[in-house]
Amino acid sequence: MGKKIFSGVQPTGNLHLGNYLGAIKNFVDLNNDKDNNCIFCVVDLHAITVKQDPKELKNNIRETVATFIASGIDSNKSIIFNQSSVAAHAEGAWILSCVARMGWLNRMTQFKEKAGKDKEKASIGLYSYPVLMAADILLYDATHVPVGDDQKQHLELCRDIAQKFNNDFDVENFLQVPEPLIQKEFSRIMSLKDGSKKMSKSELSDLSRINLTDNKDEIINKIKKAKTDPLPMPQDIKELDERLEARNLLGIYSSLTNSTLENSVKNFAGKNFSEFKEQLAEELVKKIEPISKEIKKLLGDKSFLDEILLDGVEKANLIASKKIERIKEIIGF
Ligand code: AQP
Repeated sequence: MGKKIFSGVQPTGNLHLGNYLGAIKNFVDLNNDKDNNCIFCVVDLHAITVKQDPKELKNNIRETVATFIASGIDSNKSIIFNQSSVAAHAEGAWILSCVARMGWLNRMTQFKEKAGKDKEKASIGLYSYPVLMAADILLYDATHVPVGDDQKQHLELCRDIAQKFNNDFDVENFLQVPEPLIQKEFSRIMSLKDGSKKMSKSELSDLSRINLTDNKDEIINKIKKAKTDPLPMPQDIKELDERLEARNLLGIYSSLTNSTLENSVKNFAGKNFSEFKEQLAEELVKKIEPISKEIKKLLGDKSFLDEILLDGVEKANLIASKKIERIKEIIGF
């Protein structure tokens, strides 16, 4: 039986290889399975949990749509829309925030990481972000949610919220408890500058990530400058526990070439990093350069991108408005 898929990407600029290998690549495969119904959301309400420049945000929303299309998502088959245009997301988030418990949210590690030392200055939205994410998913009765490994905890929270709502209001199975779809391997791509930190849009150094809009020279240069260690390439997979940068680069290579980490280690065992880096850059250019060129081309046709969103908003609204009406009835409004 086909799956009902929902996932989102924040329009916060600098979409990168981590977003691609951890999430978008999976979106494309799911979109290509004719039995699935897929909804891919540009989660602009999530983006404003940290300060955004209004002009840039507008561009980034279009760029996210362009990235979906350039990566291979078919807007005739999947719904692509932006979250703020469907009012049920904000309404649902409020209602579910009265179901979710403080204790549950206090355990969310992403808030701790993103808020940093000065939690008092973080927005309330950044704290309650996972509740909005739960509303996003639950409004569409999604059965499966493809995400990177960093979103696993938020998905568990979404499942808890759905179950509590169903129990509290005695509506068994009304909110669909979704399953995460997290790739078994290479589901967390790390920074090119620090193998212990996740590759991220907000990292100041552009050299820490491969952007999906990078050109060939930029990709080659970033891989040349990627951090490694002074030893030759590892001989054994066990060495990777201690050699985080080597693990990350070999993981990226394996993901791009559909090989196992073990085989990639064998392939390059004992060689110099420079030789491996050349091949890694070659694979990256093969995969990312066409996407990057297509994104730039699509960005030249703003009305095409806006039409995709308008069409998606209409379709998403039809589904979400019905669900929120039922939710309101159930809670007694
Ligand atoms: N480094 C990563 N490795 C694997 N998957 C990743 N994802 C993000 N970073 C990695 C996955 O990409 C999808 C979209 O992410 P998002 O844009 O909604 O937000 P994020 O996870 O907060 O992304 P960033 O890059 O880390 O943004 P900033 O710097 O703003 O915090 C999600 O499925 C995510 O798991």
